[in-house]
Amino acid sequence: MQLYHHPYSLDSQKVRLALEERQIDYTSYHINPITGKNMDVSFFRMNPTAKLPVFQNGSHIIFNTIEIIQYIERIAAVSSGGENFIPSSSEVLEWMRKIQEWNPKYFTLAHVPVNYRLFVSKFIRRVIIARMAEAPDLATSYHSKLRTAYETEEKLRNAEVLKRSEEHLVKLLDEVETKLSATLYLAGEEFNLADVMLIPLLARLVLLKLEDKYINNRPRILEYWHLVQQRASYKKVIGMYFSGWRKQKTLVKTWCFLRFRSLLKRY
Ligand SMILES: N[C@@H](CCC(=O)N[C@@H](CS)C(=O)NCC(=O)O)C(=O)O
Repeated sequence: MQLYHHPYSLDSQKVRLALEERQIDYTSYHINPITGKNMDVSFFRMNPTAKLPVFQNGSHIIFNTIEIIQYIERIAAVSSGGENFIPSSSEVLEWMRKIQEWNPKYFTLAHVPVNYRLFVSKFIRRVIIARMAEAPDLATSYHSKLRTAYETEEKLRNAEVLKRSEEHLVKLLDEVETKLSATLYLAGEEFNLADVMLIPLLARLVLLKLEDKYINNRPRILEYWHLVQQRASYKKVIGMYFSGWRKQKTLVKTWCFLRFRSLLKRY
């Protein structure tokens, strides 16, 4: 089994948490979307949306995050010898869908300093154009990515888009806060897939230094956040990349790559 992912990608984190929690072995391929690696012809041919994560088991390829996680659950059940596989409850599934409905894209980009954001966006557009020249048969799909890149810039100038994304997030966090005052974990007393979906979202808010605004003022979420950070899966998937000096290292490495390639005009 192969997973194409990146430590920065929120959906990749969800899938990796599921893999770690269920102790499933897989071959890991890092594809950094900030350096435009997801536009490389070989990857793009398999996945013309260029989105992460992608999960592959033989000829079976899955692109949808929730479907990947449910597939992992089934593999875990089979490999533990349990014929009586119990699918996640409807409550767990409902939380998974609810969390997945919030798209972190505009919210995240809006909290990145404008000059960094524009630099990365320009770099990625150049990468797309360079890859298009390498694989003209994929031009339609590359054009579509180029269009999305311009549309994203457009949307980020529209205050209404950001307002809606923030309102959606606040509504979700308020529901989570209410739920956590009744149960230890999001969908009951046991850690499950609903938590796997929620943890990366909280980690994203912390990465953007927004914990005072969204986490610290919600006591149940704050308590929960401390609890889940103790898990080995959290430490391996998120903590390892985004705590202390490692966070700087992770970010600086990507930044240097971009500056260097731009300087050499190598995309
Ligand atoms: N395939 C996912 C969505 C994945 C997604 O939006 N991935 C983001 C990172 S978390 C991405 O790869 N963005 C890069 C791009 O759009 O070029 C799903 O539908 O569940």
